[in-house]
Amino acid sequence: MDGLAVAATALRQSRHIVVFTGAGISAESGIPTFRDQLTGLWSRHDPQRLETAKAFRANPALVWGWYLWRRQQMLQAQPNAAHHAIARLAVSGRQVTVITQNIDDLHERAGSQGVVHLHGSLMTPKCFACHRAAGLSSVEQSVSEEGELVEPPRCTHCNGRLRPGVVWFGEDLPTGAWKAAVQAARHCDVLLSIGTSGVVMPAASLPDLALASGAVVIHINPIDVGMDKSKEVMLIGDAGQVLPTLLERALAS
Ligand code: BJW
Ligand code: ZN
Repeated sequence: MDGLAVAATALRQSRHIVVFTGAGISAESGIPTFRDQLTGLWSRHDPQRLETAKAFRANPALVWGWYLWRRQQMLQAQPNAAHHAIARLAVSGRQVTVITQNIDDLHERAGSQGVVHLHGSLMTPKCFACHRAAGLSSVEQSVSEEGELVEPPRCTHCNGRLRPGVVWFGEDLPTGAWKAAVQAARHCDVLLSIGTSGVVMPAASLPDLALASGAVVIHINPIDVGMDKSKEVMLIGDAGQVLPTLLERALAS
């Protein structure tokens, strides 16, 4: 059997599927990934300057402006065929848990419910000082170009600066989201890992957890990111093309 057939059979026989996504799933919606050469966000920006608490302390206007610009990009983007295929999977009668590292809302806009956001979201600004959630109105400022400096609004409780509700390096993942992700990875029959380089911990340990619990892990990525373990299937290609083909084959009656 080829990889597609093995993956389709595993999905057809599954009762609980975890869909674990990274930046690659939103690439075909026009949102740059982090680490791809030439097109990656970080090929044009030094993440140390923008995506750490230290960077925010040093230059809050630069960091706030950067995230407003990325939020603007996200709002203009539309879910693609892969996001829609995942949302349709949930109506196949199986239990489907969507766990994403992405801070965009394209899964939700495609119709997926209860999405677990491991690295936070661009929709949940919070106070840098007292950590209280702030209203969405605080991110309704706009930026006209990349690199624009925008002073962050202030917290209505403590007057601290607001920051994006995302997880920077060195910060803990949201406890509830991480617990839910571990629980789902341990109890699924199939984990689909889509569009992630698998280098950022602890998120990258979820496929291993699923494998260790006896699940089949299916990777979808234009490059080979498999670990060559048994019960692992690597499907090479773009998510927007491979995933709908796979699900059609797996779920066709
Ligand atoms: C396509 C495609 C198409 C393209 N179709 N695919 C253990 C060992 C070593 C280090 C650590 C460790 N534990 C912790 C660390 C430190 C650190 C870490 O992992 N460092 C490593 C990089 C060395 N981790 C942390 O600091 C984390 N916190 C932490 O661990 O706290 C303690 C804790 C422990 C246990 C439980 C709870 C807490 C925090 C990590 C925060 C990550 N934050 C970011 C930024 C978010 C905000 C923002 O967006 O600005 O999250 S970094 C960035 O990387 C972002 C992403 O979510 C994350 C993952 O990237 P992703 O999604 O994989 O994207 P890419 O670009 O890397 O890959 C894209 C892939 O798509 C590629 O493979 C392409 O080929 C593919 N692709 N087109 C399908 N069309
Ligand atoms: Zn505050």
